[in-house]
Amino acid sequence: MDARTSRRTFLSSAAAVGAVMAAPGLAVRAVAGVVATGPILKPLPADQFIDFGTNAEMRWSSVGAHEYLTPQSRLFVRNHTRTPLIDADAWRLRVFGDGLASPKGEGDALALSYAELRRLPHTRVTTTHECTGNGRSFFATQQGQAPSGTAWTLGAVGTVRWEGVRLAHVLRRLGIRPDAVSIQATGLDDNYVSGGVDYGRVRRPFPVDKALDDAILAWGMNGRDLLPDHGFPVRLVLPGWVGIASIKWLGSLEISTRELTSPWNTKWYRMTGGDHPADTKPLTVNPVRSAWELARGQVIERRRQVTLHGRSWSGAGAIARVEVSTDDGASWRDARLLRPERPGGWTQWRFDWERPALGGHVLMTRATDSAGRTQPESTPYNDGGYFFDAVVRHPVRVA
Ligand SMILES: Nc1nc2c(c(=O)[nH]1)N[C@H]1C(S)=C(S)[C@@H](COP(=O)(O)O)O[C@H]1N2
Ligand SMILES: [Mo]
Repeated sequence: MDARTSRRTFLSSAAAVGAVMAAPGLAVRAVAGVVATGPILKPLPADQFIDFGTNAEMRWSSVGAHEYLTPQSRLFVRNHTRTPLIDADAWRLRVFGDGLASPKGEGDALALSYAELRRLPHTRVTTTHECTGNGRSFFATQQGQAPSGTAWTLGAVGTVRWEGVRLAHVLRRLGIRPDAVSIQATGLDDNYVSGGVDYGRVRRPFPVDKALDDAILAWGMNGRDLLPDHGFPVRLVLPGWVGIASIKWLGSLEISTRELTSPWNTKWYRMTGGDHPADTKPLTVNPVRSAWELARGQVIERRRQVTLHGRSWSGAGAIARVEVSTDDGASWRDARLLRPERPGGWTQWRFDWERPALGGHVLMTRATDSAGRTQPESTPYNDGGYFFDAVVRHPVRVA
C-alpha cells in the first residue's frame, strides 16, 4: 500500500464507518485524521481465531507446519479499546521532553511525518510478538485460581518480520541528552476507561537503553504496511519484551531525564497479588513458552508413527532444548529442533510419536532457552494472570 492507496483506504473506510460516527453517544476523536472503529477490523474466521470482542486469539490448529512467519491476517489482536483508522498523510509522530538535546514541551513538540520517517534507513527484524497474558486461562484450568483478564489459551503470540527504522537512529538525528533515561510511548487509540475510571491514552514508559539497543519504529510487517489492527501507520516494537511495550498507533514519544510512569507499568503489567512482594518491577522480557500445532482435544488418526509439530519461544534468546511427554510427565523425550530460521523468532520442532494407543492422552512439552530458563511445572499466581510459563497439558484423542 503506497501513501495514495493508504489514503484511499482511509477515506473509503472512514465513509464505511460514517454510520458508526453518526451514532449518538460515540465520541469522534479530536485528533485530525484519527477515527475510532472496530473493535477489530480484519476478518476473524472461526477456524483461525477465538473472538473475545476487543481481542482475538490465533488458533494453533490453523498454523501450518511449513509457515514460519505468522501472516498479518492471522496474528492475534489485543486492543484495550478499539482499532482506530488513521490517515497517514495527516499523522505526525510528536517528540518532546526535557531529555531532548533542545528540550521541548508537549505544546511545541518536534513532529515527524510518515513520509519523512519512511525515508530513513530501513531495518528488518524478526521477533516473536506475544501478549504478557498469553496462557492466562491455564492459571484457572491447571492451577485452580482464575486471574482477571482475557482467558487466552496459547494463541496470543506470533512471529513476524517487522520493517521500520531503528529508534536509535531517529533519536541520534533528533539529538538526546546523555542523562535522558526514560521514554514514554503513547498511542492514538481511545482513552482506556475501566470500572468508571478514565486512565487516559494507552501508554507505557521504557528505558532509553532499550531504545538505543534494538527498539524500532515499525511501519510494516512481513513485507506489507501494517494493518489498522496492528498499529497502522506506525507502532513501536521492543523486541523480546511484553506485548504491551510495543505501543500501536504511536502518537508521541516523551524523552525524559526522570523515570516516567503510567498505569501500564505501575498498576498493570507487573506482578501483583499471590506471593509477590509489593514492590515488583514492571515486566519486560517475555518468558519461555511452547505450543503444539494442534487444537485442544484434537482427534489424531492412529498410525504406527504419528509426527506432531510445535513451536517454542523465549523473550531472552534462542531455544536450546525441547522435551516432550506423552505419559503425564512420567517420562520425557527430546523433540527434534528444526533450525530457527531467524534469530529473534520462535523455534519449530517435531516429535515422532511411536505406536500411540487408542483413546485419550495428555501431551506435554517443556522448553529451555539459551539463557537457561526451563518451563516449570507450575507458575506462581499473580492477579493479572501474566507470564503463565508452566508446562501446558494438551489433551488429544487417538482414534
Ligand atoms: N496503543 C495501543 N498499543 C497497544 C495496545 C493497545 O491497546 N493500544 N495493546 C498492547 C498489548 S497488551 C499487546 S499484547 C500488543 C498486541 O499487538 P497486536 O494487536 O498487534 O498483536 O499491543 C500493545 N500495544
Ligand atoms: Mo498484551
